[in-house]
Amino acid sequence: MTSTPAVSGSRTAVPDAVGPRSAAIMERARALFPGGVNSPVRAYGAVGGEPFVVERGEGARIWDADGREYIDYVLSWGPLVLGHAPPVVLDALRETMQRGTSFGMPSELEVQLGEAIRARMPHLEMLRFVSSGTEATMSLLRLARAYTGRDRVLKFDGCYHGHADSFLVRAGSGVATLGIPGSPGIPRELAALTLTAPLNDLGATAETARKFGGELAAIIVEPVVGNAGFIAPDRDFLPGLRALADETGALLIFDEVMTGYRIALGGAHERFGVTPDLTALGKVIGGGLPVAAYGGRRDLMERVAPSGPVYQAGTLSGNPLAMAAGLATLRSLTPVLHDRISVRAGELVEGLRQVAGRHGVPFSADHAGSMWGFSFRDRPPRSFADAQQADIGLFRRVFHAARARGLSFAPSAYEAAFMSAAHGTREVAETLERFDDALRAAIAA
Ligand code: HOZ
Repeated sequence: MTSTPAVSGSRTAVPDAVGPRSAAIMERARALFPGGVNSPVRAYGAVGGEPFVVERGEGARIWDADGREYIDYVLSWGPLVLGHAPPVVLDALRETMQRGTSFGMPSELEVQLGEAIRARMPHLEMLRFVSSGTEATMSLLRLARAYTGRDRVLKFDGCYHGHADSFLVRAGSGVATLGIPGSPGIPRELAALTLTAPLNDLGATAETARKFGGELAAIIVEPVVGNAGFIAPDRDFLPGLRALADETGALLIFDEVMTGYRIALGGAHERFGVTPDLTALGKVIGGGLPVAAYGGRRDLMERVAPSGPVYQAGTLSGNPLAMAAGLATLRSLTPVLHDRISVRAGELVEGLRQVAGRHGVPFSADHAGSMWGFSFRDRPPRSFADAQQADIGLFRRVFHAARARGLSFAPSAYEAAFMSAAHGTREVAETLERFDDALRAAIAA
C-alpha cells in the first residue's frame, strides 16, 4: 500500500523541543516501552520530534510535565466529549469506587448503561460490554462468521477497526501513520480472507462483493471515517452498502467506536437513516475509562455465549468504575448539549477554513457533530487515496508550529479531531489565533 514514511532525519524532524521534564520522562519510557509509548501513533513517528508528556487535564485544556498549556483536540482520541476531568464523571467514579472497583459479577450499573445506549440506539436490541474497540470489532467478526458460515470480510482502504488480525489490511490510523506493512505476523491465509475496496466507491465495492458474494460474512465500515483523517460518506454510500449486504447475504457492521455519540446521539443510524445488522461502540460510552460494546439484532446477539455458542469473555467487562463513567457521560450528553458542541465544531471548522484561505494554502476542513478534521488539500478527501495526496509536509510543519503555540492536535494527518462541551467561544477564538500564527510560521519555514 502507498503510505507515508515515518520521519527520521529530515528537516521537519527537528521541531521545537519539548521541555526538559517531558524529555527526561520519555527517555525512561523508551527503555521500557516499544517506541516509548503504549500505542503507536503517540510516538510522533509521522511528524518527527518527541511527544510531550501529559501531567493533567481540565476542561478543554491539558498541561504537560513542564507546565506548558495546550487546548486539546485529541481528547484521548475521542472519549472525552465532556472535556477533561468533568466533575460529573469524577463524582460518579468517587461514589462508585467506595463500593469496590471490580467484581467480575453482574451489577446494576451494566444494565443501566446498556439501557441508556439502547434508548438512543434501539437497533442494538442486545449488546455485550467489552474493554476496547478492538475486542468489539473482533468479536463481531467472529459472530458474523459463525452466523453466516462464511469466512470473508470486506473492509475499506484507510478504515481502522482495531488491531485484530483480520482488520490489519490496508488499515488507517497508526498503520497508515507509520507507513508499516499491514500484516506482518498475520497468517497469509487469514489476511487473504480480508477483501478491500476504496471508500465511497460503490461500483468497485459492488464488483468485489458480488464476486465473493457467497463467501462474504460481513461488510464493515466506519460510517464517517476518522482513521484516514476525517472522511464523510457520499450520500448514497451507506445505503448502497446496506443494499449490497442484503443482496449478498453478508451482515453489515458499522464500526461506531469513533462516531458513536459524536456524529449524532443515535450514531449513524440516526444521522444517515441506515440500519446496520451489528454495531461496535467504544470511546464516548466509557467516558474516558476502558469501555467498548458490540451489539445489534437480537437473533444475532443470541448466538453469543452463553446464550449461544460464539465464545467471547472478559474479566473486566462491565467493570463498575468504567460503567459509572460511561453512564455519567451519556446522562450529561443531552440533545441540547450535543447540538451545542456540534455548532461549536462547525464554528471552528469554518474559522480554520477562513484562516487557511487568508494564507492561500490548499486546505479543507469538515465536521459531523463533534467529530472533525482538516486536510491540506483543496477539497475534502473522499477516499484514503485522496487523504494521502494532501500536503503531509505542510501538516508536519503546522503540527509542530501549532504545538509550540499551545494547540494539541493528533500527531498524524490520518486521525480525526474532536470537540468537547468544555470548548467554548474563548477556546475557539484562541485556537484560530494560534492556528493563524502557526500557519504563518509553517509557511515561512
Ligand atoms: N488508534 C487510536 C486512534 N485512532 C488510538 C491511538 C492512541 O491511543 O494512541
